[in-house]
Amino acid sequence: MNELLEQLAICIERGKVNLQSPFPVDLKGQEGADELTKRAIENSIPAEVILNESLMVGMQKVGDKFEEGKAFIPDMLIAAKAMNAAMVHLKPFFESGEVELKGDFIIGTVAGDLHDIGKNIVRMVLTGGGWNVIDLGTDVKAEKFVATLKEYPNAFIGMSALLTTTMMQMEVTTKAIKEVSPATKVFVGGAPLSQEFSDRIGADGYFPDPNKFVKYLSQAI
Ligand code: B1M
Repeated sequence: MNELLEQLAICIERGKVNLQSPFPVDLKGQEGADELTKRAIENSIPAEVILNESLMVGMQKVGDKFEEGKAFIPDMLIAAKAMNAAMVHLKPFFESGEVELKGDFIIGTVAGDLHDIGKNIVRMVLTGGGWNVIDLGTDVKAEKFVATLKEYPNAFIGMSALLTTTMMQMEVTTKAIKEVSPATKVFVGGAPLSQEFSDRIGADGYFPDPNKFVKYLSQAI
């Protein structure tokens, strides 16, 4: 991996937000996710490469450490803060796209789940792809998706879940949506999911990669 991207991945993993941040103590006075992302862009590294080959790598590492009992909730929180500082710089690249509106897209993280970094990336890529995105945020109950669909009856729906426990909410929500509007297309994404899971709950597709998802949607309309 490019040395700059490697350094940036460490900043995400360790939760080094920017030059000013005093944590972690051994990285005090060094540049953080903020400055290194800016520099990666100045070095013409594509936004997608920065995301997939650096930021996601750092996030995966802190997640693995959490699973092994070597990192704790505050470590994941500060890693998320560093990730958000980096995403500020990538946002314009993901959002600058087609101007002509393709349609409405309702997105949210399912009930009981507070993870929103992945969902926010999907939102940015959809916006860049010309979709009017209605972002319901996190911890979104089935009723809220259904009520919003009534306001935007032709919308596509996307749900995100990061926990094996909240994945099951996708089934509840998909059923509730299909009951009131069988033709509405419902898509799912998030690290613990699979196409097999999507098929099982009656959703219309699982997409791990936001860019491929947006390309698919453009062809589907
Ligand atoms: Co959480 N957490 N967390 N966490 N957290 C995971 C998910 C975990 C895998 C860590 C681990 O143990 N290795 C684990 C889940 C284990 C499991 O379910 N089997 C876990 C746990 C256990 C928990 C808590 C339960 C911990 C606790 O309290 N004991 C708790 C739950 C809180 C809740 O939601 N109710 C919790 C809390 C948190 C924080 C709040 C501290 C923080 C979230 C901050 C935030 O989101 N604002 C956090 C974080 C940061 C993580 C990890 C480290 C990183 C997640 C992330 O942002 N990834 C994570 C470990 C990991 O993922 N390796 C972990 C980067 C993001 C860009 O990827 O979301 O997959 P992702 O999105 C991708 C694709 O999946 C796709 O596009 C994105 C870009 O490529 N995509 C879609 C996502 N949604 C899509 C929707 C679509 C299409 C594509 O629609 C069609």
